[in-house]
Amino acid sequence: MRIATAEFVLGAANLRQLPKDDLREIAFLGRSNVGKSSLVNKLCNRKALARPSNDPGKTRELNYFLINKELYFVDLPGYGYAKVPEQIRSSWGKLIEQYLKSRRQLSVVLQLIDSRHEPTELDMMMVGWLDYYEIPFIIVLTKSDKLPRSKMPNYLKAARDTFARFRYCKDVVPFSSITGEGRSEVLAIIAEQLTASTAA
Ligand SMILES: Nc1nc2c(ncn2[C@@H]2O[C@H](COP(=O)(O)OP(=O)(O)OP(=O)(O)O)[C@@H](O)[C@H]2O)c(=O)[nH]1
Ligand SMILES: [Mg+2]
Repeated sequence: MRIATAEFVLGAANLRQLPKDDLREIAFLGRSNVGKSSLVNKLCNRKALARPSNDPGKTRELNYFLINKELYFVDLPGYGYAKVPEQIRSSWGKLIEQYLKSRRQLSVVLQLIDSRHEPTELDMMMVGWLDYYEIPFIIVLTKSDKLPRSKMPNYLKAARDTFARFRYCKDVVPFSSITGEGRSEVLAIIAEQLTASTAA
């Protein structure tokens, strides 16, 4: 997939504010600070389309980006940020959950996991949940530039083993928004999933 145009469309704080058209959607899911906005930017080759933050937990809305005037990238609020009050955290959780469960246009979810750490309990919960609701997803192992090169092969194998048991996990890809590693792979897998969801 080649991205020719990308523009911010809207930030939705609830499901009623979501676009009313039928364009297909690719959602970016992961804990706060894992690199969702940076991934959106890198895929689009834009520095500040989605605002990457040094302020974890800042993305509180579902941010919609229109890609090639034919589909949306949806940057979801990050989960698991401890400093956010419990009440707000649970309302974001519900928003994300309702979106994932009810959005018919959703073609594939990019589930981001920080490659410097083991998947968190919440990460594994989200993955189990995506699988249960039969939503195709791709595991993107972010910040791969921070992992020593020599450790990557074993790390990647372990991650593939961990996610192999999930039927709806379509691939596991290391990615760095700094070096661009994984960019073309992620775009290719998105294109594949879009074709698959058209056929379905
Ligand atoms: N070294 C390195 N740093 C990264 C990479 N991707 C993101 N970062 C840094 O990690 C921090 C968080 O990145 P964001 O893209 O804002 O993360 P996010 O998941 O959108 O965060 P929230 O919107 O708060 O949920 C920023 O300081 C980024 O510069 C990467 O591939 N490599
Ligand atoms: Mg963000």
